[in-house]
Amino acid sequence: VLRPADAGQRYELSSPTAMPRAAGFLWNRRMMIQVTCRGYAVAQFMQPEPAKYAHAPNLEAKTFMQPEQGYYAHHPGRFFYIKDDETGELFSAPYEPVRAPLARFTFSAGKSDLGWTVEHLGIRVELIMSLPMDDVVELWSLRVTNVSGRPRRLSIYPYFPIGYMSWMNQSAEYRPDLGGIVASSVTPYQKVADYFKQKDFKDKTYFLCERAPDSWETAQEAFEGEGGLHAPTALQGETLAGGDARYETPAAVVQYRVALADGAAEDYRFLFGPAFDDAEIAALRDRYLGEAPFARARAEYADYIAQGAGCLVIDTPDAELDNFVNHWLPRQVYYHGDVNRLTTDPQTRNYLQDNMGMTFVRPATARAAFLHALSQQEATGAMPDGILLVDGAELKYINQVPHTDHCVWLPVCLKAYLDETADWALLDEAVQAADGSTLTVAQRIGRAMDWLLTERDERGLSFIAQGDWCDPMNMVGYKGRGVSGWLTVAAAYALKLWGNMCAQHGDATGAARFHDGARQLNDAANRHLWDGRWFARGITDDGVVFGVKDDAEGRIWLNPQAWSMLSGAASDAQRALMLEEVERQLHTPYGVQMFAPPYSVMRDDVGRVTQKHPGSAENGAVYNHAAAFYIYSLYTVDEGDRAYDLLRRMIPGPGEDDYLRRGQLPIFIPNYYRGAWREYPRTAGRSSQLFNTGTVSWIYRCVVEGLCGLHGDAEGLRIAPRLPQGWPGMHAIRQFRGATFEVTIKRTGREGIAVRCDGELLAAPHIAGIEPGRRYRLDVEVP
Ligand code: CEZ
Repeated sequence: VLRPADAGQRYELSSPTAMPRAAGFLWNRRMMIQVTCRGYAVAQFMQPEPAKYAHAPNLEAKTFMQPEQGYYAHHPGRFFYIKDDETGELFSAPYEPVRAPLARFTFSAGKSDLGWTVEHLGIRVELIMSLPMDDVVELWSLRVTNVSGRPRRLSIYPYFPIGYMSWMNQSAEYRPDLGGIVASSVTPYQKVADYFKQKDFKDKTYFLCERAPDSWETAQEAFEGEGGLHAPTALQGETLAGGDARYETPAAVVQYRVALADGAAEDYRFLFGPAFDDAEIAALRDRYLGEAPFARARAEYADYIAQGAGCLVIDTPDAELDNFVNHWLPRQVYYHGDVNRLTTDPQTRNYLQDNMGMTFVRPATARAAFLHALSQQEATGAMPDGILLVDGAELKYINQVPHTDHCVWLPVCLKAYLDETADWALLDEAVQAADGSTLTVAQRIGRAMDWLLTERDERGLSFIAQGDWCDPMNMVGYKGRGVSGWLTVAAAYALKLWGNMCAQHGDATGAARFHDGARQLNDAANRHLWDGRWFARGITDDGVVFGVKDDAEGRIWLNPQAWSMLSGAASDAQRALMLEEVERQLHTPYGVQMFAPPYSVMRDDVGRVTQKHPGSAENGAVYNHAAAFYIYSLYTVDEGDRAYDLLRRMIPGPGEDDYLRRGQLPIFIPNYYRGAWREYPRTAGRSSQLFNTGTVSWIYRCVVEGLCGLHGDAEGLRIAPRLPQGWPGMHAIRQFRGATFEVTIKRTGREGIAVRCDGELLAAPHIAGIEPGRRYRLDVEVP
């Protein structure tokens, strides 16, 4: 049902029912849209907070993007009904709402467009959706071809539901002057102050037609009638009634009546999106609606996406891995880093990690982001829960809940940036904060590390307040005493990294101080949290250690194990035990669970994580972000085979069974796959379909630095590939500090790594003095 096309740059799904939630996504700097193979769509744009221009049929609560988004008949989508005017037969493309069994179906997800080809009743329908670079507008093209071998008379009806726009004011009408349907609304509010905030909102939704339609309807109920969406009443007539919507739920539907000779085709183009007023709609029409402007916008958008190509192209024995790493993984990293998941207040840890990934795509963006984040550091040295990106932005949702881990991410993410760029001058940049203080980057990070050292209890363990990396772990420490086992070793790792960076930067005093802090944290973790075969997850306000062998649920957690390997808290002997237990208790065919067993009842000394459905999200799913930390940590301790095994399981496929079970195209890593593999095997492995996740920065880093072993350091490039068992070799092209490295890696069975650079054997697997612009040919032999 699923195959790569165009050298892995597209994936084509040939069934609308095998993986019904399979979807592709596109974004630009102002909007994003996720469309399923069946035509359901979720789109949002920034004004500056996320807003919608096609709504559910009921009043929706404002929320952040959700995993496992549900779809239903009246869900927003982009649909095209085709009616045989002679017989009255009806189907719809891509598939919804009619759900007619189609003769042929292809959903083709590309990097910069989504396309469908559908055939039924001797009619072929081809759809392409793309975005321009900078405006909030969907560009839809439709071609209808008669492939039936005889002349046909058809009606073609695009149907774009607009939904329940507002309880204050909503309407729609056909506008001959603008050439399409325009729905108008007023975003509901009650406070006077909100009037002034909202009066410039884009409260209109337009559906513009390049060719004037023969008829139209703009009221959803008038369109659907008693027939239901499978067979809308309005489609039974010869033409649509030309109705308006007056405080009635709007929909955009138009009709084209055509006579098509055998083999003949008709082309149509449409624009769909939000606007402030008629003038803006007219301007968008002028700018985009036509064959040449479509082609231009698509080419520009493809260029924009191509700027996120990343720094690595691989050729391995696993072609599907190559597709993912060469095309889709950097694209997802770029999405996170370039538009910050389309939020105005990303969580600080997300912002920093997303920019850690950006280091490999466009390091200047990462640099600017680190400076921007530090400019919001608090006087105490703490980092805020979220980073405000635009004037007037506010900390919302989870960012109003105090979490104690944000400082950790500074050195962790900076390490990747410095390894990639050797831009040590960054540490001396002056950064002014809101409190008026001006300090260098190095001084600010030092303060952040001091803050981590201060926020500890008498045992030397890190306070958790209402959460650490695990957002919903909100009741371990809400009374002010609970501590986090993960944060204790994560802080140790951050301090260790920062100590190393201080040393490299010539600050021996700082290095000694922070290394000592790391040691204290590691010692405290070992003294209070080692449970015999793994590290505990924390200690509650009431002094109960959890994530330990006596726990029936939440017995072993991945994060403390992963980060104790990174921090150095775990000795070799401890590590061996941990790895064994992780494999025994947490491994599933779909990756490694974040903990097990999942909670089935509320534990009010752990928090709302225990109330999520077992196996979903943080409650014992294969939560890929946590799995990525573990994979990264495995690479750092030379466990390349274990690391690769789990990394590969993060990508759907390549077997059909696996695709069907995950239900997702191999074009992004979702934030989780269902876990609870032992408790609920039926749903285990199912994708959340949510492409917002800190996972991808880490996995890209793992591929570049771990698998390929092409790792930057202060002097140059270190070469230490970790090929999985069974690979005789691989090729890689790595962009690094302005130079290009063409790398051929072969497994020869020799001991140690031998590297030839342009034919000459190197004394050590390292290249210093890299010349920008130069091409280096590396032949690498590995054991
Ligand atoms: O949010 C993510 C956060 O964006 O969950 C991660 C956390 O580290 C990321 O920063 C782990 O908790 O219930 C919740 O509040 C959840 O925590 C979610 O908001 C979760 C979403 O699934 C979005 O990815």
